[in-house]
Amino acid sequence: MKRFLMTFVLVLAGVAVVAGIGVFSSINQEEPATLVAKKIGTMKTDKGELDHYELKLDVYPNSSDKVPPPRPTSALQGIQLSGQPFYHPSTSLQVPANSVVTIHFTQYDSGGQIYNPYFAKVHGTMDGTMKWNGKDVTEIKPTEVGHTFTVHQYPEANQPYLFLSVPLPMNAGNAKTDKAGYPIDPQKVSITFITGDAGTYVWNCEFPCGDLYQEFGGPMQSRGWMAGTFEVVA
Ligand SMILES: [Cu+2]
Repeated sequence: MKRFLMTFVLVLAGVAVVAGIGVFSSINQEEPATLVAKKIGTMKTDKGELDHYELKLDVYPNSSDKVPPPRPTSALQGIQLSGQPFYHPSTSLQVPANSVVTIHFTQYDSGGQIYNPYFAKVHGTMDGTMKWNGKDVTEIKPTEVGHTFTVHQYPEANQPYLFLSVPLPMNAGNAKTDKAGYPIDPQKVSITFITGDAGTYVWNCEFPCGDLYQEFGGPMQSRGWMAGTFEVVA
């Protein structure tokens, strides 16, 4: 009888833990706070003088005391994705319609070979280039990719076409790092493109940056880590 009671108590404790996780998940089910592009001036383009906006995104190989991890949608996801790379401070991005937008990326992760060299090339920017550590380039070596920032539409989208993809170069494995383990001299990439009419798009990283069987799973498909929304608003 004593043993039966003990088992019963353990089962109850298990149920309580699971219920606790459930509550935790539902509290955390919000989206990451949207990062809204800031106006920095105007720019002359073939489409006339347009408002010019700016966004800044950092890419970290993992969280640390210096940079907290993205907020998971469940306790389980938090455990599964701990130590995985992520975009910071948000993966929910918002830019204005019919404007010039510049995104500055600071990339702190290592990297390697990308399976599809198409994603080592720049697509969809104003003049087909990206600025990498001060130089204009149209592509990088497919063997030296850290992550990509690739914006596209939902397959069934009924809105202006938008496709934008840029490779973010890797840092060398022996790059000097700070106390938190991040390279002191990270890779800096800036891209400038023109938005069309309003639309809702998604973006993700096309570099297999998840580990082991998760290479294309885990952080790659997780909002808050290597995927997010890209809203063009009127
Ligand atoms: Cu990635």
